[in-house]
Amino acid sequence: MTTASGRIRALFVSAFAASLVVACGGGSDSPSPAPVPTPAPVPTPPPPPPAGSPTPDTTAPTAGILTPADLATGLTGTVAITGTAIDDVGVASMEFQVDGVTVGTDTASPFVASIDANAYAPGQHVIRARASDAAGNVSDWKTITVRMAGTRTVDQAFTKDESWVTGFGSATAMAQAPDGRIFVAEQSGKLRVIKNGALLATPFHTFFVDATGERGLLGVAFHPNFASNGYVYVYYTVPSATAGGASHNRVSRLVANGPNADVSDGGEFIIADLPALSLTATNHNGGALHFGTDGKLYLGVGDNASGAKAQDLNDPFGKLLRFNDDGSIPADNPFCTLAALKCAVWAYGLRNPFTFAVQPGTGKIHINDVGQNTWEEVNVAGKGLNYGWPSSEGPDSLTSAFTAPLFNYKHSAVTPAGSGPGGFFTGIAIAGGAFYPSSGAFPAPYRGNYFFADYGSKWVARLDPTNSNAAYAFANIGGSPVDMLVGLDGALYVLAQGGSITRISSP
Ligand SMILES: [Ca+2]
Ligand SMILES: [Ca+2]
Repeated sequence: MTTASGRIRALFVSAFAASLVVACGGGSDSPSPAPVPTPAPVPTPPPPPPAGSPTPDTTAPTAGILTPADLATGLTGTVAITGTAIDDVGVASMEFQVDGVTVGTDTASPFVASIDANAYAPGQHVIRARASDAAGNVSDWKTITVRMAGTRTVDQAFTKDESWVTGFGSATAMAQAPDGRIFVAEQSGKLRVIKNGALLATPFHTFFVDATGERGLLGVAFHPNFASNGYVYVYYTVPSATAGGASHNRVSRLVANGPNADVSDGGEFIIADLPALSLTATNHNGGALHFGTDGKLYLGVGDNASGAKAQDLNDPFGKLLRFNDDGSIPADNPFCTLAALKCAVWAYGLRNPFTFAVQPGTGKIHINDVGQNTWEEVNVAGKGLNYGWPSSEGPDSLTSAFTAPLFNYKHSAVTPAGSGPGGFFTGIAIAGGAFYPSSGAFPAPYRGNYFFADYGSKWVARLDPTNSNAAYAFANIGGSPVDMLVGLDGALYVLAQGGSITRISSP
């Protein structure tokens, strides 16, 4: 999808084709006879141009990229981007970009910009070129997708600390309080607290959970007014009260034991108890929990390995649910006609929305849906939307009833590598999403981007909304990412399941 814009049909055989004279047909339309006798006023023709004056140039050039080749791989060190362009009068300059950032403008043919491929995280990047003529007409962008192969593990101008905080048990999710503390959910049921960069020994709260398979303490979120009400929301798997019985997932609300206390007051208010889980399938619980900018509590719930439930609006599995902060159902939810948990459905057709993210300011929500055999998805949340699972995965088998992903990438490489939706990205399970705000310490081209990670391939990538959501590699992580957030300090934090948080800051 990253190469979709501005494909041009022409073949360019020379970088020097400076002056392609186009013979313009003259002629004007013959006036039709007027249907009424009154003669129509005869338009006054424009005065002819003075003898010898040039015809204004209103035709834009067309641009191409000669090197590197589209889908080139293994780019390291100094790489020359060579452009070519043709114009009816003459090409004045060519501009070159990498990942939406201008890296050179050349006013003399041959048009070239030199870049250092080692400055970029290894993986997919997008090169663009466009041409201008002397009259200011600008061509469409010509876009190619390449794979860089330097040894950096994060884009230049960033610092990555993979041991910012370590020492968790199997970690699943994290959230940051307005006071800067970061709470980390451990699958075993402990909700841990990081304060001033140090992991506190005493958990905020310890839940009695079923932690088999993908079950356990899976989500944490702070109430928007946490600073005054001390509310913390969690999502976890409650074991059966009877041996051999079914577990179920629950959303609960805790209260800090006093303002900014590092432990809860010990109480627990149940927001929602979801239906019984499978006696055998312990996977696809979802788990992400966030407040939207509308003040509503959103929850991603997996299909518990029963795909049909994702399409059953009477079942909360395979859905994005939406609650008020007290567990009641908002009156404007889309399917609010029957039982309470049906009323909680906001969007459906999801397999395992283990992570999602809310964009600051706009409130836009991106749902990461973990795929089955072929595709990992980023979906844009919307009231009542159906993302197609289990009939559709990624861009496959879409119908008019389904909302296509914003971005998807495959589990295995295609031939040729990098071609088709998802480009060079491959992975196993999308896990971790965070919007960078419109301001902050990251360089401007990174602000407003959507960052996402893959659990299996251990990379962090980003979608660039100002360039048609083109996807660029950003960083590699040693551990397996399960969650991400942008901190109050403007750094990107990546939680790895093995028990560490990576901090990526700029510079
Ligand atoms: Ca022109
Ligand atoms: Ca889908």
